Amino acid sequence: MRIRLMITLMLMVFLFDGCTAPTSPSGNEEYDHLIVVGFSQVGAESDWRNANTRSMQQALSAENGFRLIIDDAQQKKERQITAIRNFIHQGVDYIVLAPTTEDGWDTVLAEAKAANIPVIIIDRMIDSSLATGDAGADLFTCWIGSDFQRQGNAAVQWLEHQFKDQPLNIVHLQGNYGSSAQVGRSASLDRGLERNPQWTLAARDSGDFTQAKGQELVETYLAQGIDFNVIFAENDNMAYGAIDALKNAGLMPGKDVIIVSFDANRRALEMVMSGEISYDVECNPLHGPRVQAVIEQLERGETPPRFTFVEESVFDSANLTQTLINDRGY
Ligand code: GYE
Repeated sequence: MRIRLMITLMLMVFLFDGCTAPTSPSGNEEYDHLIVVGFSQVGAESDWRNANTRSMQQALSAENGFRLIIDDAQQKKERQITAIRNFIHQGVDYIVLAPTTEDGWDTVLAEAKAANIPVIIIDRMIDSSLATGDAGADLFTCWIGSDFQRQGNAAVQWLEHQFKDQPLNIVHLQGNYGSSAQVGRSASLDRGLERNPQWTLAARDSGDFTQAKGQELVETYLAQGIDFNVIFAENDNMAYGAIDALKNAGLMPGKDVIIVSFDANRRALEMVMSGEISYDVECNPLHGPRVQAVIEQLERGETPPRFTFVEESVFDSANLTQTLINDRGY
């Protein structure tokens, strides 16, 4: 009898518990007043990327009224597509996408649109026909990032100005193929090569924006006996790897081989100061507060600008100061 009573009581507790409607839609009251943002991040391939992730975490914090869900795609587009589908399924309020490459987003972004979730694209761009053409032009709400061709042009013009008509044998370390950062920066160097017949492309390959691959590529070129006096590294981490490879081979970066690079992280600026990197084009990763501002505008019913190009600078030994390096946030 007693056992039966106990079982009945237990059953009642179980049923009562199971049937109680949660007091909040998410079942977690702590989060209910927060704006939920799903952020599909490329990966953690570079200092730039890590600074970008930190910036998003700092700006889209609970104190600022956000719940940020970050998915690290480990540089794989397929993982980003899955992440976006998961965000749609979870019913997030906003999706932020930093796309690995430009192509392949139409289907999944149409799904986000069908679910009425605004998409904010940061850093790299998606396929330009989606960005500007009629079909699919409204697959994202807005984009915030850099003008990568302008960055590339700055580096090429510096080489032209610095070395006038001297012959240059250039090693070109490229980012992951198909990413706007690679496409834009590479296009600028291609035009520079066309314009300057005294320049040769000694070797070119993708180092995927990572230090390890940058080092590996330069080690390979040195082992093959390829002759070069310039390295055009499409980001700082590949430049760090290249510098290690040169030093290990007894060469002096900045003297035997001129290095131009992109991002201008603090560590790279220190190398500009010491002369190992000759020219560094800034690429600003601090998109967190920009995304925060855009979401707040949308929440107020305002229309943020569709495209925001971030202002950026360039650094060489002529304009760099220690104070500038110390003040660098990343
Ligand atoms: O230059 C590189 C990163 O897309 C601007 O990606 C970004 C690039 C950046 O891995 O360091």
